[in-house]
Amino acid sequence: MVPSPLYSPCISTQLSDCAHFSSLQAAPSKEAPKITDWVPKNDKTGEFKRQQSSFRNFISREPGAQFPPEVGRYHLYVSYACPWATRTLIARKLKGLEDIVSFSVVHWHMGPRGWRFATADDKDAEGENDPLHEGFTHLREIYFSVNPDYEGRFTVPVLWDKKEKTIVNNESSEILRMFNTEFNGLVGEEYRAVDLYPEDLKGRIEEANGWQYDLINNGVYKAGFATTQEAYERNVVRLFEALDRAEKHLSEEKGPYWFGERLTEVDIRLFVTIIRFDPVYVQHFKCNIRDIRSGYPAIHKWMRNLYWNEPAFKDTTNFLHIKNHYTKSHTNINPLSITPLGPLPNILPLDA
Ligand SMILES: N[C@@H](CCC(=O)N[C@@H](CS)C(=O)NCC(=O)O)C(=O)O
Repeated sequence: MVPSPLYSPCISTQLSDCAHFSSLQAAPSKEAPKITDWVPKNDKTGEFKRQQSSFRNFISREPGAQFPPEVGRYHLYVSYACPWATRTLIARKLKGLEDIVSFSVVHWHMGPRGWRFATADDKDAEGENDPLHEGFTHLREIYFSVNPDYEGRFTVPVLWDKKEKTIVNNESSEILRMFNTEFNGLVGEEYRAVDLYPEDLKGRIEEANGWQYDLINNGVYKAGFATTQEAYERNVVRLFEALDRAEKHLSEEKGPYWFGERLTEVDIRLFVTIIRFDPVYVQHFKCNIRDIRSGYPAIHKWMRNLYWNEPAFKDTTNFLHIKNHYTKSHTNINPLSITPLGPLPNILPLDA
C-alpha cells in the first residue's frame, strides 16, 4: 500500500459521512485538501506527481494461483472518461473477454467524494449503478470494503474479484498484460492469436511505453494540472516534442499501426490519449501549441484508422463522458463547469 496522507478517506468528503475518522468531525480543518488538489497547495514546484497504484495482484494461469482465470469471476469498474480505464476495455474486447470479464461504468461526474455510481435520477447514457454491491453510492466504498484504512486515491480502473470480494489490481498497464495472456485458455483461437505484447517486440514496446507514458499519457495531465506557469510550460513543451517524435515515427511506418501491420498495446495506450486530445486536452489542459487534426497528419490518420476500422476502439470511446467529465469535474480548472461544444465533430471521418 502506498501511503498518501493528503488523501485520507475523510479529507474530501462531508465529514459526517465518513466513519473512519469520526474524531475529525469535531474540528474540520479549513485547509483540508479537495479531491481536485492534484498538486498539494504547499507544493511550490506546481508539478503534478501521479500516485502509484496500490493493488498489484495478478490473475494467473499458474497452478495454485490466488486469482486463476475463470469465466464470470472478475469485474471491471471503469469510467468512459478515463484514458487509463479505457485501455482495459479496449483490450477486453480485442481479446474476446466480453463474456468472461463483466464491467460497469461510473457516472462521468467526479464530485468531492470521487467517482460515483449512477442513480435512478441519472439518464441512461450517463453511467450505471454498482451491479455488485447494493447500496454503494461511490467507488470509494469498493476500496474501503477491501481496506477500511485505505489512504490512496479512488481511481478507475478497478479489477474486482467477485469470488474473494477483493480488488485484484487497479493499474491499467498490468490489467492489459493479464488480459493479453491469462485468459487464453478460455477464448477461441482467433482471440488467442491476438498478441498485444509479442515476444519479438517486447523491447521496442517497453521503449515506446517509457517515453509515451511520461511525456504524452501522463504529460497532458502534467501540463493541465500544473499550478505554476513554469511547470505548465515545462511540461507542455515536452509533450509537444514527444508528439513530434510520434508523428515522425508514424509517418515513416508502413501499415496502420504503431508497429506497421501489428496491433500492440502501444496502439491502445497511445490512442486513449490522442482521441481525447482535440476534444478536451487542447482547451481544458491548455495543450494548444497544435491540435491533432491540423498539426499532426500521421498521428491523425493512425487515430482515425483505429477509431473507424477497429470496433474495440470506437465502441469504447464515449465523447459525452469524455467532454463532460473533465470540464464539469475539474472545478479548480473550470469553476463554472461550462463544457465547450467544440471541436465539432469530435472526430473527423477517415477520408477527411
Ligand atoms: N495508474 C492508474 C491511473 C488511474 C487514474 O489516475 N484514473 C483516474 C481517472 S483518469 C482516476 O480515477 N482519478 C480519480 C482520482 O484521482 O481521485 C492506471 O493507469 O490505472
